[in-house]
Amino acid sequence: MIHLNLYNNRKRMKKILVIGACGQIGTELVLALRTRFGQDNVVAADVKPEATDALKSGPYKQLDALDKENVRAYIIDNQINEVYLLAALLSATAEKNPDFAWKLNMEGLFTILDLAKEGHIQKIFWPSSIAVFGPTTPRDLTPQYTVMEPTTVYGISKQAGERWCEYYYNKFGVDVRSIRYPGLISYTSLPGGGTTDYAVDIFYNAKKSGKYTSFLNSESALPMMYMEDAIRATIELMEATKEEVKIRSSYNLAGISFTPATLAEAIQKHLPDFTIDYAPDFRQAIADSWPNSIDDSAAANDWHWKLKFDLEAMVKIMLENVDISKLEN
Ligand code: AKB
Repeated sequence: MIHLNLYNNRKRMKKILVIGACGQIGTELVLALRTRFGQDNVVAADVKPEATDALKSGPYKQLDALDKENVRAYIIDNQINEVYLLAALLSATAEKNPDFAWKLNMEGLFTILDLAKEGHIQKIFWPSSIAVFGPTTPRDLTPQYTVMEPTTVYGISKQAGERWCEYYYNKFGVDVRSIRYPGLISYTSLPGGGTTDYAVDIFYNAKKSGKYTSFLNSESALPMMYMEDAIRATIELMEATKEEVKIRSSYNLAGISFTPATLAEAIQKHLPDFTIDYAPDFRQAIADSWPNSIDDSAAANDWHWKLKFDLEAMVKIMLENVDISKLEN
C-alpha cells in the first residue's frame, strides 16, 4: 500500500526542463511553472554559468542548447519528462548573424525532438512566432492557415521548425506543442534582439527621461501581448489533453494590436509630458513584413484560449512596475 502511494506520488511529480530560461519568456515561465509544479521539479537551464537572481528559487543547470551530447545526457540522467525549448536568436539579432541563428534555432530543436522520438521525453513546448508570416500574407486578422513566405532568417527558421514539429508528431507521435507568439511585453526581464522590443523599451524611457525615439514608424501596427497572458496561454496549451491539441505546427495567438503612436497616447494618459519621435532603422522592413493583427479562433476553439489584458491594463501595469535601474546594468 505504502509502496503504491509512493509510486503514484512519483508518477504525478513530473520533471520539467526549461532551456533558455534566463531570457524574457524563460524567466517568467520558470517562475509560473515552479508555482504550479513545485520549485524542485522545474530546472532552469541556460548557457549562462549562473542563474539570474530571479531564477535562484530552484534548480539551475548551465546548458548550451547546441551541446547535443550534454543536453541528451542531462535529460536522460535526470529523467526529465517535459522540455520547454526557448533558446533562440530573435528577428533583429538573427539578421546580423544568420548562420548562427539558423544553427541555434534549428539544431537545438532536433536534439529535443529526437529525444522525444526515442521515448526519453513525454511532452515538448517549442515557441514559434508571428515572424512565420511574410509580405504576401494577408495582414489583417491573419488566419491560422494562409500564405507563409517569411523574409527573415528568424521567420524562415520558425517556419521550418513548425514543419518539423508537425512531421515528428505525424510520423513518430511526438507530443510537441507550439504557439506563434506575438511581441511580448513584460517588466521582469528585458527582451533581447526582437523587432517588437520597442514596446518594452518605450516604458523604461518614458519613466527615465519622459521621451522615446522609436525604431519603428508611428503607424507600424503589430500584434503584441502582455507576458502574463502569454505564460498562461503556454501552460494552458501544455495542460490541454492530446485530443484538444489539433494543430501540431503552431497556434496563432492574437493578443492586442497597436502602433507606436497608439502606445505613446496610452502612456500619455498617465504621463502627459511624455513625447515620442521616430527614427526607423532596419527593423522597419521586418515589421512591414509581419501581420497587423491575428485571428486566433483555432486556439479559442481547441483549448479555450481567452485573452485577459488589454492595452490600457498592460500600460498601467508596465508603468507601475518597470525598474529603470535595469537599464543602467
Ligand atoms: C521578435 O520581435 O523577433 C520577437 C517575435 C515577434 O517573435 N518578439
